[in-house]
Amino acid sequence: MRTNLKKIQRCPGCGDFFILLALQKALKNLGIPKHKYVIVSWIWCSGKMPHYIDWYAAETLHWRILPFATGIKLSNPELTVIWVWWDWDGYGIGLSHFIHTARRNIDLLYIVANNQNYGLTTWQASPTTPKCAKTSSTPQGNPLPPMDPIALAKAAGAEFTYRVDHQDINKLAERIAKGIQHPGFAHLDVDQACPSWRKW
Ligand SMILES: Cc1ncc(C[n+]2csc(CCOP(=O)(O)OP(=O)(O)O)c2C)c(N)n1
Ligand code: SF4
Ligand SMILES: [Mg+2]
Repeated sequence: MRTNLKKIQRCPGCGDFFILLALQKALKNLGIPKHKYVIVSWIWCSGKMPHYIDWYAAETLHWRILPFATGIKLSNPELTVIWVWWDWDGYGIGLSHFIHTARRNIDLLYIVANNQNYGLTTWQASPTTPKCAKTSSTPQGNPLPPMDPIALAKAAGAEFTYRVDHQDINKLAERIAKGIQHPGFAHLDVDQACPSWRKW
């Protein structure tokens, strides 16, 4: 943990903490030294990932994280680059980057903390909100079916793409470790609890 951490900026029970633990576990199990990996992220609930742990991280422009992460990897291919994103930013506004990174097979691990809503801005429907789910932007129920990020990743050429439950930290850590070791683009869609808003 960062010793200068003043405040926890997430709700109690947030699934993002599980992802954080699994990520730490995977990096420890693989024995990757601190100077050999970087976490690339931005704000939003899940984007606070770099705030808690004393690791090298870059916080960059949201929905433009990918060009930044790609640049890091191309300029320093020895570095393990882990890119943490979230369902609106990753599958909505930044979707084209997801498709083209998979297509280019850039050697990154792309973790999406998929809480099926806009957590930070209080419970709007995201591209992965289930059909009929009530949210603050769909008070009568979401009229749209959710997108399928795994099918999309495969269609874009991704060989390593899995949906994982956030609660099984060991399994998630295993998948994260395999994703890091995969020689090319690796994608994990993490089904993440959002106790404050996701009631479905
Ligand atoms: C271009 C633009 N539009 C809208 C916003 C407002 N905004 C901030 S966070 C957010 C939603 C975040 O949802 P998600 O990516 O799923 O992350 P979560 O908070 O659920 O982890 C939105 C719409 C913004 N910052 N920039
Ligand atoms: S709103 Fe949801 S995703 Fe955001 S910190 Fe709270 S529980 Fe976590
Ligand atoms: Mg979200």
